[in-house]
Amino acid sequence: MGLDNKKIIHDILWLRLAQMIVNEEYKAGKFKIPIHLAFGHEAIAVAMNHFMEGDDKLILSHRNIAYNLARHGRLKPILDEYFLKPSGLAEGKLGSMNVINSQKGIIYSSSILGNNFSVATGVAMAQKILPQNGITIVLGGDGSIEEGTFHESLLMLKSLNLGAFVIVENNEWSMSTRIDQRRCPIDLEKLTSSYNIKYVRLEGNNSIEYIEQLKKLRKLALDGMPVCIEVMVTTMGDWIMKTPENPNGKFVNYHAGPAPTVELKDWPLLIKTSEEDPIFVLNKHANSSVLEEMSREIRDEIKKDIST
Ligand SMILES: Cc1ncc(C[n+]2csc(CCOP(=O)(O)OP(=O)(O)O)c2C)c(N)n1
Ligand SMILES: [Mg+2]
Repeated sequence: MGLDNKKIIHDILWLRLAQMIVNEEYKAGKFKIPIHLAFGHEAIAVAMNHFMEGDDKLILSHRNIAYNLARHGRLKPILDEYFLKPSGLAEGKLGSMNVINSQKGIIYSSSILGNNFSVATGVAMAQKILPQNGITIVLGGDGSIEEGTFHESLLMLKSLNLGAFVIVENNEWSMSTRIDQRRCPIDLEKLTSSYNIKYVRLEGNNSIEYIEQLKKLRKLALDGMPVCIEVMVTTMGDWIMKTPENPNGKFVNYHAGPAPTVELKDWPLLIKTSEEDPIFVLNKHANSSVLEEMSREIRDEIKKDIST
């Protein structure tokens, strides 16, 4: 295992554990604000953190926890922000859906669906005019691409030759509806090809592969080509709601709030035993005992951090 790979594996385990700790506080009813957890988004979030360099800017949505944690590397300031404490990352003023961290290039996060695409287009334009040594990266979900701003931003990015990564985390859900319940399918590859925008699909939750792919795309963006990257994710934390009318239960996907079926354990940190879970994919890079030992060390590290 190379040094970088070890760090990537560490960061994925750390991000899972950090989110599990947030979830435990959430289950105990300790937050006054809604938080959108992102179990299952760890591989792309960690890949993005390892990919970013120079003046790169990252512009996020309501589901920003994985990226904010991965970029920051410490749980305590973000946890305190969720508690709205003065010791929080933004002095307790931003809560969860709008958390930013400008020192780490996260300059905007929006709770208004799709609004961040327009802001990112402006940022990409500023980076070109200044000029800056970096690219603009904006995140949205499969629901956000239903907003007009997504389409207008693609049009403007391409028309003005603004290199940017437009990342679409496709988890098939927008709040409580699946794509096939709410709209016609959108073939992003065809849609972006009609604008002559580069399209790449990432799936399989292999962070190491994702970083390699992202690195190959940097030059294109620096040369003024917008790149649409569709990442297939499963947002985990779903549960079955049983009622007297429906004793067999109804599937409830995870959108926000505590994830009742996810429990903090020392090991294993798996939520699913398939490639939908980035922790499961780590078995390709390290054996279980190495992962377990790393995970226990990380748990101690985080405990120490949050007890200060
Ligand atoms: C302009 C606007 N319309 C609606 C909402 C309510 N809303 C919040 S999250 C969400 C669904 C987002 O789905 P997606 O972009 O796929 O992200 P996911 O939650 O699946 O990660 C909606 C409709 C909003 N925040 N802003
Ligand atoms: Mg979605």
